[in-house]
Amino acid sequence: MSELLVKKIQELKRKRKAIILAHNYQLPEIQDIADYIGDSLGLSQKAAQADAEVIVFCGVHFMAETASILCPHKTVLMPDINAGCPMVGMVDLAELKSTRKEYPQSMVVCYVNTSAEVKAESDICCTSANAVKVVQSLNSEGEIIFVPDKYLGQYVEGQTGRKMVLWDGYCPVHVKILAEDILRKKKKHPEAEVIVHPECTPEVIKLANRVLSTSGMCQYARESRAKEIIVGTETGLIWRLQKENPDKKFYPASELAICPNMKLTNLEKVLWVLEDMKSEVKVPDRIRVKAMRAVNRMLSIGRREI
Ligand code: CIZ
Ligand code: SF4
Repeated sequence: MSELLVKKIQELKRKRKAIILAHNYQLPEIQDIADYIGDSLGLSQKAAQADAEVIVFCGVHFMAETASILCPHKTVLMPDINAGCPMVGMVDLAELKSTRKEYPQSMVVCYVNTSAEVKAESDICCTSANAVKVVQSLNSEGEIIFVPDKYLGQYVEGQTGRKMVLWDGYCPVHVKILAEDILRKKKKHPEAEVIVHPECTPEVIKLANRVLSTSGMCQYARESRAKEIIVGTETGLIWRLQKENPDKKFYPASELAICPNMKLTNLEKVLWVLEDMKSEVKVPDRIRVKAMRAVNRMLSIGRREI
């Protein structure tokens, strides 16, 4: 059944001049048919470079928006338009504007996990891969307002020594990973190294050998001498890590760290979206141009850190 589905997807993909991009947290069946797998920014950059008219973005809404910001002339489709990221809803635009007024000298750094409207209100964007570098690049005397992930924000504060005005946002999936989980897994696999995502709580981060974005985790898995690695992020990444490094063993820090929104996309929905060409994500120019400024400013900070 799924072989037939995959065949139909491949045929239609050629007909529509489409490429399929999949985030590192997508289901294995989606990762296996994707032209590229990666993090939100890496995928948006692939979308911009690709010689394709249609981008089927298998991820969550803010990621497809970022692709649309960077390549407005391509059709960006989501197989399930309801796949959102709850963290995005944790910044209220009016509140951000009023906080800006409270700190007139401030600069706003927005995590990529924000809406296009919030990006348009920000000075610079960042991802979990380059957040430390982005904050280090700001030499203004004023406050830095960091939205919306307080745990990523705290981690960046620790790395840069710069105090920031933090928002009260967080990822509901990464907070499910507890310090007890890490300790339990370390006991079970005493030789294993621990890598965790900066969206994890400070208690979890304290127990890690390395704090890395998903793209950083993929590189680390390739280059590290460790044969066993405990992975503190959404469990979907394990599939890719295991496939790319068959001689190593990867253990999820917590089996509960599953993002339900990331799992909304399946093969059937990819086929439907290629058939219907509906559920397009498009950012209106009025917002796009301002949002792109924040994204481009991030991209201009040297080579993109993994
Ligand atoms: O930027 C992304 O794709 C996210 C949400 C996580 C990561 O570390 O890759
Ligand atoms: Fe959002 Fe967390 Fe899901 Fe990523 S894993 S899309 S940050 S809820």
